[in-house]
Amino acid sequence: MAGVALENWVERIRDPKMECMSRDEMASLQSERLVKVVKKVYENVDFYRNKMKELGVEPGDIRGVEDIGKLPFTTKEDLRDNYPFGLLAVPKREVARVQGTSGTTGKLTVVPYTQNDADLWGECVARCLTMAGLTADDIIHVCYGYGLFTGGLGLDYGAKALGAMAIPMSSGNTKRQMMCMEDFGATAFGCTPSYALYLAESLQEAGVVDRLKLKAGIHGAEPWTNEMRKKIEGILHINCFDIYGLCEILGPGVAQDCIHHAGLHIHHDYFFPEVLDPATHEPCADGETGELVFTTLTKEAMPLIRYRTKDLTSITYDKCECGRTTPRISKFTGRTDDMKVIRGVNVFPTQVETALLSLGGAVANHYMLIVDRENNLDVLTVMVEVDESMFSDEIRKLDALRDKIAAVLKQALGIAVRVKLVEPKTIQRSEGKAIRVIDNRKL
Ligand code: DLL
Repeated sequence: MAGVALENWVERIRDPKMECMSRDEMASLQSERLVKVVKKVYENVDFYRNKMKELGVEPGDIRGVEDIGKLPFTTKEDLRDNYPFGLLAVPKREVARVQGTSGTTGKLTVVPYTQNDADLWGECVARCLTMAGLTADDIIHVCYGYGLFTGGLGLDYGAKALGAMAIPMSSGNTKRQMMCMEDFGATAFGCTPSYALYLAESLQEAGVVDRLKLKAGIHGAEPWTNEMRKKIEGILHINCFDIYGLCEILGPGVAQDCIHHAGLHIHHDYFFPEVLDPATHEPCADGETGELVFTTLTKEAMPLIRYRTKDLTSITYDKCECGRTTPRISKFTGRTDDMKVIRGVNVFPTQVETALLSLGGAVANHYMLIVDRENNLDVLTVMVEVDESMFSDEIRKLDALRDKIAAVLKQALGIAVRVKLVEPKTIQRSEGKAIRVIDNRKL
């Protein structure tokens, strides 16, 4: 088996002072930082000054985190309306780099960083890599895309801050990824979970898994389930971790789970989290699902106040078994805009993933949801890849499997589903974020 013994590398904490601070001490640090950042944006960003004036709020009204509810929200649309540098809080000459998302519709979201912001990013990712048991001795194969997308550079900065070796592969060319992973002796790799599964299966098919030195996978940028984590871990004999982030706030490194996989630890000395009811904007109780909202506490180039991520999760402040006291968010069920309302029922692709993986056996977990409208009725078809052998077996067996999947999905989603079984590799593989839903309805 590849990797080293678990007890030799888990549960290391990079910054115990911050990651294990008491809740009161942290609230006082956050409050001090919040007061400063509010003053900064009020003085330097027209958008925030105008919004605060509209609400009748002065910087002096914000004395600590208990006053956060008085502040205005920021949305992705606000970033687009102020494209590219309208929310900049420092002179342009202090900007060291920009990152962003390609945004499938409309304008790019552009996020400027000062050098201190870039250093903070590296530090946050280094905390995550440490959480995954990695040290300066590790070799980190990065197959997230490099460029405006934050995945590649984020992991690279993290490896640098940790003192580890980064292999900047970027995405694509699976054969070359496999060769370099083996030849360079990578001990960890980072990419989206959907690509990780594809890469893991390709390594298994090539019969090279036992020659690898991998021990950890750092995966994020899209929702995935624990079942999928276990599948990748099982193929590669490694531990996989769920890293979260978004370019508006930082890129990867805002939060990650530890070896206990009991939620993702937020670096809340830098990003103040709230979980709010998306409709009423009232805070959700601990453990209740709502929209995650962040205020950056120390960012310089483009601090954001109460940024609505549209990501759905719940939060807990209980101390984790690993010793960290940082709040933990539950694995994401999806985004408010990922969710499909089909015949009045809320459906998330991750629900389908959990249901399919519970079946095991011939069912692979490459799937896609297709939503159509027929005679004014929504129809959900789930395309599922199944083992090749199923197609050479009697047709009866294939029908039975289709019925079984339909029944499990109906139970999980609460609506009837058409199931289309397809051969392995029919559904297009993604090197970046997987496309899980095609909605053909003209809504
Ligand atoms: O996806 C940053 C990133 C890169 C995170 C690499 C992790 C690893 P954006 O392109 O701005 O940034 O997309 C951000 O992706 O609001 C979530 O909806 C989703 N997302 C990111 N990480 C996770 C995760 C990067 N671990 C959007 N689980 C976010 C679920 C995730 N969704």
